[in-house]
Amino acid sequence: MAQFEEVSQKSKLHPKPEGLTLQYGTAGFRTHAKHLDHIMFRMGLLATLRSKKTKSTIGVMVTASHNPEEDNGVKLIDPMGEMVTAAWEGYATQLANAEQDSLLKELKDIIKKEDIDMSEPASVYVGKDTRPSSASLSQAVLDGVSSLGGKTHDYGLVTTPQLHYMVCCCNTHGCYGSPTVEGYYQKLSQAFLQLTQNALNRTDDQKRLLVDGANGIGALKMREMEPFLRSELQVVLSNDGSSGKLNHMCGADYVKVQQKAPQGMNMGVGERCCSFDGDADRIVYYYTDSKGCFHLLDGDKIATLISTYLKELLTQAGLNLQIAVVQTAYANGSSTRYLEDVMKVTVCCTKTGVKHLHHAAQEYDIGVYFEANGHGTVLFSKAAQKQIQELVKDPNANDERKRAVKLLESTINLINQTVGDAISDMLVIEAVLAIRGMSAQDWDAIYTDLPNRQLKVTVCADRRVIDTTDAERRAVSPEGLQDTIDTLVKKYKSARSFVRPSGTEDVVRVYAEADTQESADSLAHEVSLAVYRLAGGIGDEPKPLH
Ligand code: 16G
Ligand code: MG
Repeated sequence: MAQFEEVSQKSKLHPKPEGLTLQYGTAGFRTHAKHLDHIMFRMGLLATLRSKKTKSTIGVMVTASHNPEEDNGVKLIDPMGEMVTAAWEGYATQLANAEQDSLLKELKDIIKKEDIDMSEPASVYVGKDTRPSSASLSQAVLDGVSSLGGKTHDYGLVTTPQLHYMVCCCNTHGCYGSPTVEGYYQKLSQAFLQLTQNALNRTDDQKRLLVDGANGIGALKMREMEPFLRSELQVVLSNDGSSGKLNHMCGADYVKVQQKAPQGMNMGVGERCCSFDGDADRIVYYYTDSKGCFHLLDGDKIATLISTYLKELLTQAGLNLQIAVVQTAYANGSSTRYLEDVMKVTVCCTKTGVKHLHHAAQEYDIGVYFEANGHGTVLFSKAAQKQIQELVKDPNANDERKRAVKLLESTINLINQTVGDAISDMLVIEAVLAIRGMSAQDWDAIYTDLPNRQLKVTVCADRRVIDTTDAERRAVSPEGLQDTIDTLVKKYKSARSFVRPSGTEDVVRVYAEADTQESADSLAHEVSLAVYRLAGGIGDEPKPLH
């Protein structure tokens, strides 16, 4: 068929280095950019097949998020703006690793397995981050799509969540918004301005927010969006990409892991600050107190702030909707306790990785999900949105209910429900703080984090010798490891610890928390030693931290 003839010809321009194998990992392919040209071409092919199969537009985002600038990667976006399904992640790996002469065979295999009608039209939206390698790699994606006769729309430089939004807008025929960058700014800013009208007498200081753009796409897009916010948010942007390197000593991942402020940010005492990651799908907040002490407001604090606000609005609106918070094992124990015991909201724990949290959150009327690292959003079920819209129009509702439900309506419009979105999350947080008249310190005081420590252990065999259950909170292999962890945990107060194989690095991750930093450090070290001894650690034995 002529169709495959073109694939065959074009694929020679994007050859696979022999023997190179890569996995579609937790969040797509990610490695040094020099290994990715063939992957991009092939993901263009796969997205075209997925589009034909679903009879919808599919997204392909070229980014390596918080990884160093030299890396790159690719994420596939399904019709409703969600991450691609597990079966298609498998096809992605299959296609990526086919040697040059078996590419067509693998392609036809997928077409057959999925019973794809090749006469269907295909449409693929493509976006990229600011990495120097992204331009040519996104061109390879476009080549892949066109070689199978698919139509493309190249959005150029966009954040990952913006591309998710575009895909959802397109496939809902505009119901979610207009599929343009301007449409995105308009939808979010209108909702933000409506919400902040409810916050009276805000001073310029309260409107001021220091934003670390990680020298990436988020900084660029924040600049574009600023005029739409009409000074209701006064952004002071640092690490805007004009001089520094992407994600270098800055960005959400740096701040979360190092537990310190990024370079290049001039923080006044108590000033609200936030950092985006390299593709602006993650955000963390922080401030320094009068003693110069750094305070991180991570994904757990964000989930608590947003769910508390939503719960209060539901009560005021008299709406009986179930709200749940979805976390992972990394959620600080204090946040879980606060949500369950004080807030009385349902808390559910899933495996690490946004797709797991996203799916779990879909089970509730309102599902607030955040990873501790700052990736998250809120999902409203169709039924919940309908109830809210009906109440907005109800002429019999009293003023208190009306006000609450209008706030809920605007909050829904401000949230990017397709995926975690640093810009959208930031505006939600700013609106909530403004409406409630809260400072960063007030927010931080909702609960106090338990001191914690994360460590890594390298093992000689496949790191999956560590097998886990119960949302990664318990190890089922190697034998004896969980018993050892249980015994160690009992030695400390308010302690908890778990181990899991990383989905993105060749290491086993260890997490421990306890009542003091010394105890958390000591427990993390003891558990690392147990992993080292029972799971075949390599290199030197883990040393105590103190
Ligand atoms: C990926 C995930 C992130 C997760 C991290 C865990 C997405 C978009 N990103 O970056 O959610 O926290 O992996 O990494 O799903 P780890 O398995 O190495 O600990
Ligand atoms: Mg990211």
